[in-house]
Amino acid sequence: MREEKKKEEAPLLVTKVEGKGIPWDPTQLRRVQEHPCFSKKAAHLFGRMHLAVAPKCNIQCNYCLRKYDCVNESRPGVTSKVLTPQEALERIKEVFEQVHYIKVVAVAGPGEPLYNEETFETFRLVKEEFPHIIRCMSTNGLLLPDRIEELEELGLGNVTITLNAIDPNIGKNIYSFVNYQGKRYRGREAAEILLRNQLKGIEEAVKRKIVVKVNTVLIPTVNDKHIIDIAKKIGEMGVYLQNIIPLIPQYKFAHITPPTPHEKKEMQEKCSKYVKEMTHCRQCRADAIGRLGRDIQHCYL
Ligand code: CLF
Ligand code: SF4
Repeated sequence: MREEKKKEEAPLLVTKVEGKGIPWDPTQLRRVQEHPCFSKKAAHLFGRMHLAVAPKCNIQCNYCLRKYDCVNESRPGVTSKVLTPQEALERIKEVFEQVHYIKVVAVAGPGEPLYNEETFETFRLVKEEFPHIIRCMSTNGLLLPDRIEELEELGLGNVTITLNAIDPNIGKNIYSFVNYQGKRYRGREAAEILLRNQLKGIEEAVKRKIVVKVNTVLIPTVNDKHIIDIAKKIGEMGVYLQNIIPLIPQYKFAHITPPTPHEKKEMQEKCSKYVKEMTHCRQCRADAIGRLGRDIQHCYL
């Protein structure tokens, strides 16, 4: 949990991780104040640019149809065209020549960023060419502990981890399989490996002053009674923000009735006691460019 000033978007100065205070530095503040997803105020002023360089995924969520973009962060039913890292860099240059309000460059799919070496190459190119632009990424977290040092070197400023359960008995109902270190795991074992790495990854990211958001898919009858436990846990770990996403019923969860907007709001209110809640997410495509809800990527196809 964090010590917060009264105003909603006021800068936070200290992250409390298990009771110990870690002071924020000015770059961390900038990575919140200029990031359209981490600050509602920033969303009016600044934009983000997604680079769809990561097509493969290493797990199977039961709500995901893999022919589309990763729904842990993106709008379902949308397929973004995959770019090579070099093409992604060219696209950034083209966009930056015309638009000056983009503050964040991110990899958010269409698959799992950390399972595609192109993500690392892209961040390398971006760091070289545009060192001051904030670098952001969304991940299922499986490979986060293994790759965190490289991400730190590449100057990753913000990361989102999708965490749908902190109990493997619940997690095992959400994931069909997890491919890790050359082996496919299923059931409770898969959920345990994923959870262990997600928690370790969050801990390591917070330690390195990377600003962390957690996405949680609200799945009625599966994890809805458990979301508050997740909020408590991540609040204690020093996560800055939680984004609760309503289930889009598809694949193995096609039969589940999704939460209503009211149910989602109620859940956000309950969780906000433990961690700050994001309420302005627009479920972006993996190739989105522009301000949230005011995308301009169609100009660059
Ligand atoms: Fe992209 Fe995500 Fe970074 Fe933002 S989106 S990787 S944190 S730069 Fe933002 Fe879009 Fe919601 Fe994501 S509105 S889907 S929360
Ligand atoms: Fe789909 Fe994303 Fe889950 Fe992979 S991590 S299965 S792409 S929702």
